[in-house]
Formats: sequence, structure tokens, C-alpha cells
Amino acid sequence: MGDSYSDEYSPIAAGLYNWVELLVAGGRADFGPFATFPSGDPRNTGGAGSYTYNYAKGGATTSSALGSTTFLPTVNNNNSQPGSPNRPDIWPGIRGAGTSAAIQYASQEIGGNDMLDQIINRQKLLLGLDSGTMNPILSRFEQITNIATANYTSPLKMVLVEYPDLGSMPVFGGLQQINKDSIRLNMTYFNNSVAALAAVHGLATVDLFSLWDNLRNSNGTTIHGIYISPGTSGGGLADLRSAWLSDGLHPTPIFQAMWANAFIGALNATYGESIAALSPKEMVTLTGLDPQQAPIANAGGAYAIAAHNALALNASASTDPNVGDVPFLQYSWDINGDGIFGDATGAQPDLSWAQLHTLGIGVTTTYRVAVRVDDTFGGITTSLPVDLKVAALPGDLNLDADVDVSDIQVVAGHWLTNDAVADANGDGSVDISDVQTIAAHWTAGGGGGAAVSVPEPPTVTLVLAAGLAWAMSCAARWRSGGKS
Ligand SMILES: [Ca+2]
Ligand SMILES: [Ca+2]
Ligand SMILES: [Ca+2]
Ligand SMILES: [Ca+2]
Repeated sequence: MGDSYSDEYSPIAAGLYNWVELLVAGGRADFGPFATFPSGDPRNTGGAGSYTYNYAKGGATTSSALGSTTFLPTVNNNNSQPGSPNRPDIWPGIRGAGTSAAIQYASQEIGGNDMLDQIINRQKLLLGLDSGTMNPILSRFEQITNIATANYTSPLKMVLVEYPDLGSMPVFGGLQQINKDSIRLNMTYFNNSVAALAAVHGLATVDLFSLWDNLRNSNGTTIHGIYISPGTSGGGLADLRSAWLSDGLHPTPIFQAMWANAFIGALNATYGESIAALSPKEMVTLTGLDPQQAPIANAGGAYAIAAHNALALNASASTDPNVGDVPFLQYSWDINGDGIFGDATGAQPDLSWAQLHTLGIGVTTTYRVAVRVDDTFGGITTSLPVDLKVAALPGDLNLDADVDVSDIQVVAGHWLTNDAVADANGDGSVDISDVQTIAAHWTAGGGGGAAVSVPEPPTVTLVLAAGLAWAMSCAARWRSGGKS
């Protein structure tokens, strides 16, 4: 009953959603199609109607909202709208809706305006002149009596609402504390009565009183990285990172999302349902508080290593405009530049030379490294590529990334020449010192261990004097595990 907290917001203010709409948007509930006839509800007078099975109307009474078993013509008080003399597509009463369709759940609440009106009528209370018994609010027990006598026929699973403490809502921030205390006392009494009623009938209650108390006492909360204050929004729709709209009375969409989860929790707890709560990500996305955006991917680098060294990649400069997504970011790398990702995972993976070798990384190519960042909420971004260069080790004359016998063979093929291709130590000549350079950087062929045999050793001719010549040969035998 009452328009304040259950009537659909969105037709009059794009970006505002209440808990009913959020449950629909999150696929957790179905209130039927949107009625095609303009609604007499306060919020959608200019547009389409309410959901077929959501009747929230200022001035409703328990007898009309609970008891009606027919469509709206019998209770419609909004016949003045052109073209909509009736609202034949909205159920006004829970009983009617529940018995006419496969309705599983229903909730009943007294809207904030109904409470507020009663308090405003207490002029002395607003003026701070009255410590304020809350007889007007207590008079709402007339409605509780109606709830008690309403015919809750199985299988309808009903949720009654324990109301937030009006006295601690921002709208009453100016009241004297004694009046706030009085309101709180009476709200507690009201809620206790609701809870007792629910217990008698085996119904669920959703405890919005505690929900608001907890949010206020903990000075707000953080939902998916976004701080939600217990105060009011700055006005309009510009800042909804608070519990209340600028009127200090109506919950913001994100607070409504918390209410939506409270309803889910109540159904699960009382009726053994297993409805999934809205996730924090859903809460900030469905409310429009933090629309989903793709990550920003940064592959780090450029990268330069020497052959046979490990490579430390670093994508930690990546981020996500949705702050709450950052802890969820997943990284996949294309290191060898073949366009296929999955070469490594993680924000800062270290790759051994053996792993790089498996990926075909060598010393003659500049590779284009990219990282693909997935926020796991549908946003995937591939970074710009950065260079990876692998420097050849000294002695790797044939540039196959290893320093081994094949490089010795290069030296042998250019023995005692000045050929730069075989001048491992860069001293201008090809001789035994180049073999020593190769030996000093020996990489055991990338696997090592096996004995290797050198083909015919180089033959060196030394001319000592006219007419005399010796032939000198030098052989090196390479053994497993070392060299000699
Ligand atoms: Ca994102
Ligand atoms: Ca790849
Ligand atoms: Ca080599
Ligand atoms: Ca040399």
C-alpha cells in the first residue's frame, strides 16, 4: 500500500529504480508485463501503467489492496485520464492476483508517505513542541488488523515489511532528539507487531528497520568498490551514492537494491527458497550507479632480455573504470605475436627460457607482446602490442639462441680469417680465443648433457722457415656435463 517504495520509478525518472524493478531487471522476479493502460499511480501518470502484479498506490487501504478479487475497474479512482477509463490489466488486490494466476510470492508494506503524512499531521511534533506519542502511526494498526484478517490462501508466500526508523531518516534530521526517540520507539512497536503477526500466520518479514540501522551505524557501506553514504543525494540524479534521495525519505536505487536482497533473503529464510541475491556488481550496474565499462589493458614493456634468461612481464598498469572490477581482472598474454593468447596468464607472469623456447622465441625476431584483460563481467580489452627483443649471447655465432657446438663449427669454418661472422670476441680475427668465448657462454645446447663430437678439427699451418713446415692439429672433445 502506498506509492512511495513499491511503485515503479522508471517511467517518470530514467535512472531511478526501486526494489521491484531491480528484481525484475536482475531476473529474480516477474511481476508480469507492464500494463498498457496509463496508471493512476502517482509515479506513472503520464506513461504506461504498473506491472500487472504490482499494485502500489497512495491512499490504498488494506481492504482494497488485499481484498479485491477483480480487476481495477471496481476500485479505479483515476478515470479522468483520456483513453483509460479503466485499468483492466492491473490487479489491484493480492487476493485477486494470487488466485487468478500462478503468483508465488507477495509482499505488503505501508509506504513511507503514509507514515510521513501521519507525522506531518502532528504539527506539534514538527515544531518540536511535543515529545510525541505516535498515535497516528499506531492507528495504522488498523491496517495490520486487516492483514491479519486477510485471506492468505496457500500457496501464496507472503512477505510483510518491517519499516525503517523514520526518526533517523535524513528527512527528520532537524527534529529534537526526544522526538526522534519517540518516533523510533513507536516504529519499533509497529514493527514488532508486524513481526508477531507474521509469526502467527507463518509469513516472512523483511527487516528494513535493521537494514537501515546497520547502514547508518556503520556509516555507510561499500558495494563493488563504491562507497554508499547513509545520507542524502546531492539532489537530482547526479549523485546517488547515498542511501536516500534528496528528499531524505525515499531510498536511492542502490539502497533499493539492498532492500531487494533483503526480500530475497526473507523468502529464502522463511520459505526455503534458493533465490540468488543480487551480486554487488549487479547492484551497481542495474541501478546505473556504475555502468559496466571495459578494462584498460597495458602490456608494460617494452621488454628486452638476453637469451637463456627469464622474462618478467608486467601488466599491472592495466585497470578498469569500474573500480570494483579491478580485483576480478584476468590476464592472458600473446608473447610470440602469433595472435593467439594464452601463452601466459596473470598480471605479472615470469617465463623461464624453457617456456619461451617452447613458444618459439628466438634471437632474430622482434616479437609483439600483447595482453588481453578480461574484467569477467563482459568487458575484454586487448592492449597495444609492445616489443620483445631477445639479445643473442656472446658466442652465438649462428644466432640460434644457443651457444654450442654449432657455433664452434662456425669458428672452424672461418679459422684464422678475419671474418666477422665467426669472430665471437670481436677482436678482428678468428682464432682459439673465439672458441674460448664460446666456451665461456656455453649453453649446453639448450638441453645439455649429451656428449657432442666435433667434426674434423681445424688444421693450422704454421710457416716457420723457408722449406720447413709442420702440421699442427688441435682437437677439442666435448663431454657430458662440461668441456675439456
Ligand atoms: Ca568493467
Ligand atoms: Ca601466442
Ligand atoms: Ca648458436
Ligand atoms: Ca676473435
